[in-house]
Amino acid sequence: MAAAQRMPLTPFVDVLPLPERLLARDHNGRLTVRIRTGSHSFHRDLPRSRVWGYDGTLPGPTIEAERGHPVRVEWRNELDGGPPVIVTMAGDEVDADGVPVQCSPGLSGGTPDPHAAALTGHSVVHLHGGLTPAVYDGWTENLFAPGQLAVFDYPMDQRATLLWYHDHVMGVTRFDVYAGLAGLWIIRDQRERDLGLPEGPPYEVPLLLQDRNFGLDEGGRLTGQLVHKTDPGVMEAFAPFTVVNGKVWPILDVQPATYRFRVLNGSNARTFRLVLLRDGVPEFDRITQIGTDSGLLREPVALPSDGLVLASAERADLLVDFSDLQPGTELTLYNTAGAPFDGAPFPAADAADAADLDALLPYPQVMRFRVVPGPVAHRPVPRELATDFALPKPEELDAAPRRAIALVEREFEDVPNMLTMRELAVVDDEDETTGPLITLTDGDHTTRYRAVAAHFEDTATFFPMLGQYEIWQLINLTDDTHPIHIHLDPFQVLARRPIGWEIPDDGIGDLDLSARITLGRDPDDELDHVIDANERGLKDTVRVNPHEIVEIAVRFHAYSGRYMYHCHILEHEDRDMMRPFVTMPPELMPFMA
Ligand SMILES: [Cu+2]
Repeated sequence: MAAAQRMPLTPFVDVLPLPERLLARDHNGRLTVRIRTGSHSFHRDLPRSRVWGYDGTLPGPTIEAERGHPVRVEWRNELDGGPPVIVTMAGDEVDADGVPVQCSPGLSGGTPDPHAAALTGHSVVHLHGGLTPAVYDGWTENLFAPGQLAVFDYPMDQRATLLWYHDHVMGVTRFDVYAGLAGLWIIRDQRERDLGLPEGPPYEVPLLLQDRNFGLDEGGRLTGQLVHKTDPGVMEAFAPFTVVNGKVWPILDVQPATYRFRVLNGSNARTFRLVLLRDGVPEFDRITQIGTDSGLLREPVALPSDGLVLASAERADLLVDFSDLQPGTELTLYNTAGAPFDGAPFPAADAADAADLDALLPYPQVMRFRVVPGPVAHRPVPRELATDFALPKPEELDAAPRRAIALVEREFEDVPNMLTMRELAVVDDEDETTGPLITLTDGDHTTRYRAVAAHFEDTATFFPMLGQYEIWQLINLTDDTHPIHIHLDPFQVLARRPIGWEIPDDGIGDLDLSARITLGRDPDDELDHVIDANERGLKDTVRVNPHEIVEIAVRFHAYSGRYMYHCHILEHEDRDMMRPFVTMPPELMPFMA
């Protein structure tokens, strides 16, 4: 482990900003959001940054809606003046001192990517986690240019939860979101009100976690210029500065009360594993998780012993009890997840020492809480939360179509690697055609598959029928964790199953794939492959760790049309870990060719 670096900005001096709230009911459910170039302060000691933001702000306004009350948003694209992000790939993975270039600000010898610099601000907005008709879901190729607009209707016929809206432009989502195009969206419903959970300020606080990097001037001083930097060995941008609600390492004053934090990892690629320390000791007992991506869990759960893991786009609804603490008490939130994240554990007690340059985590600090005088307001945690969902019944799963998807990294010599999702079709035992096959062996039973789609533009092969459960198997044949997100309906995680696998030399072609997969733990595999208690809710994004198959049960129910599923590491999604699927009304199935 390389030594920690001096922090180039003073931590815990900027107050945590709270995004502006845009309450749909105050506008009769009709909102206008302008997508604009803005000026933003990431830290008191940084020059202001040019950003792209919803209403010109970073994050955008938090839209709050009521279940059952539709919201119409006019998204007006008013971007101008070229992209606010310099995109570069450094020449080497490490600098002259051996420090990984992604741990440092500046371009590290890289030249600005002229293609990225030439972008003019086409946009398309996706409401992540929204049960949205296909025409309003933000299809990645349906762009609107500066000067154009899109009017999207969101039915809001779904359970209360924290969603987020962000840009989804084909091939450049990573730059547009990095430029600032992300905001939170909260849906509320009566069930949450019945539970008496904090709603609105001061006791409900959204926390949008991201990482950002900045430029350097000739004197080596930080500028506010946003820099998206990769290197020849790491295709994802892992930026050194953790930003919460748009501020680097902020501080929040809290009263001695129970707070509700709505946490989203909105980073391009970085996974967070959050640990709260007081005087260097983890404080797990004061944190209870009550919700996940798609709302309330059935019952409150404690955090995993290593900390709360959130990969890109995952959310957590947390109750944190500060009510026993004296004014002046400080608690600091740390991140212990190395990058690229592969699920490897890290003891929570060592969180303050989690800095690890080789793991592209130069500064584990996230933010600080400082207790200030105020009325003591302890709030008991309800023992029963959601009552509106259960695991699918065995007979529903017996009848469920099964779909298999292999996550594959294709390596190249001169250009960054391609990550693809290979959709697999079963090859019948009688089928004697030869060619590259994927075999999946479970004890003495082997299933043979052939890859039938790899790229976003390949023909759709998934046509789920509305109302029917499906089981999707996500098979990770790479060395990193991929957060896989499915648009439209949420899903439940059924299993994490350890696997071993072998891919022969030249086994990964443009479409073809040869692989031997065996269910069972690989001897070198140190991961647990358990479903955490906080994953036993309704999810829309699931981590698929190395050496495992994740099985999920999903049932699309309301809207037919063309949707997407993809890895939510934006550098993967853009290149090329995204695929379409088409939900179908049952009565149309007989007419499918
Ligand atoms: Cu990925």
